[in-house]
Amino acid sequence: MKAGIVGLPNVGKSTLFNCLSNAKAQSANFPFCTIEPNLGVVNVPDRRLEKLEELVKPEKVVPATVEIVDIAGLVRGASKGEGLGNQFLGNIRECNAIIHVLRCFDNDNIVHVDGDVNPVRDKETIDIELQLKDLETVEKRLDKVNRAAKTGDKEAQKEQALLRRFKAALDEGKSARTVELNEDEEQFMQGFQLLTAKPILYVCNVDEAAAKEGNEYVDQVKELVKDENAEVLVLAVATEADITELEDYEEQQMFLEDIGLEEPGVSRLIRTAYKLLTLQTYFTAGEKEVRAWTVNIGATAPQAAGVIHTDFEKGFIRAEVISYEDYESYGSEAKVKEAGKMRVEGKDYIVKDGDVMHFRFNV
Ligand SMILES: Nc1nc2c(ncn2[C@@H]2O[C@H](COP(=O)(O)OP(=O)(O)OP(=O)(O)O)[C@@H](O)[C@H]2O)c(=O)[nH]1
Ligand SMILES: [Mg+2]
Repeated sequence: MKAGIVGLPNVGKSTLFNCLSNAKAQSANFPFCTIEPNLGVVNVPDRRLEKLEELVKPEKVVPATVEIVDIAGLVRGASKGEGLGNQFLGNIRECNAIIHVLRCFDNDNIVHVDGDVNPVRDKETIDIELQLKDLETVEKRLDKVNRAAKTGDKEAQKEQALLRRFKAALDEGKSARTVELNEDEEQFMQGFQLLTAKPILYVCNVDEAAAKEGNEYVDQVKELVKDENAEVLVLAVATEADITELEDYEEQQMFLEDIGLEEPGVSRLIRTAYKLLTLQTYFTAGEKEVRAWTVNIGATAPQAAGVIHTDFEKGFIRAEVISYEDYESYGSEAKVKEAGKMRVEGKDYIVKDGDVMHFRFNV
């Protein structure tokens, strides 16, 4: 599961990527600085993990991670192959969610590919390219399925009906994610791999002065996407990059306080991206290691165990589960047990975010 950073050229995508990841991407003041995608594995900041570390004092702490890809900028005509558009759209297709960066800062020294700063127009430019590509995908598929539908193939007829709904939305300039689906259709849709069906969040890249409250551009973006049910994050990307450069933690905190933030905006971004990917965390807490593990929301206990080792899933017997809140308020596993707050759960248990778990299994 990975989230891709998408947007026009030269809007700060690689600068953002570099704040997130130790894998350094080249960033410079000219369009198409990035061609090949940069992949970074990013730690998910989690206060609960820090608290567990304090309580358990393990030898080692391992955070959850999420994969972020920095993708080349898209320009008008990308869906027709303009500016290596097909290659870049292919990079986006491989991602499970989209982080769309919008330039919301004025600065005459930083080139804007369309001449002036206008996040509303920029968003539409990108949306249109993604939608046109999806339209192409949908039409190709319709061509194939139409024939089978005519012969009375029930599955093909279902697919045809769904494709037509997507086509209608895309023809109107709407993204595939606006089409409401039942569970069955959701399954079908996965196969289509539509770009505009991927969950999305918007990052408004602002200057330092607007880091906390945003600015007029941000207001415009918020107004524009208010019906999309998507998160809009305000981030002073260049400033965050400067903060990341500081070696000293205290210094970083002071800098953040100066601009009115309690924590780096990128921490918020990572957590939001993690949720966007429908991922959640459970913990294991032992003296050797306290660790955050990633599972899909809705995963069962054996599936969660399988993230540690496939044998844990195959030989799953039961899970001993403590909610994070109980662990924190009682302060140790022993005290939780004394209070009778540890639960024993079977193979149908649906894991909750923050569960502290032990698995019993035989191999
Ligand atoms: N003033 C200011 N400059 C920024 C900000 N974010 C990025 N820049 C500058 O904008 C230029 C482009 O940044 P990149 O991160 O390389 O942009 P990109 O979106 O990856 O661009 P491509 O890879 O070419 O698509 C660099 O010179 C950055 O220093 C910002 O928030 N404020
Ligand atoms: Mg770049």
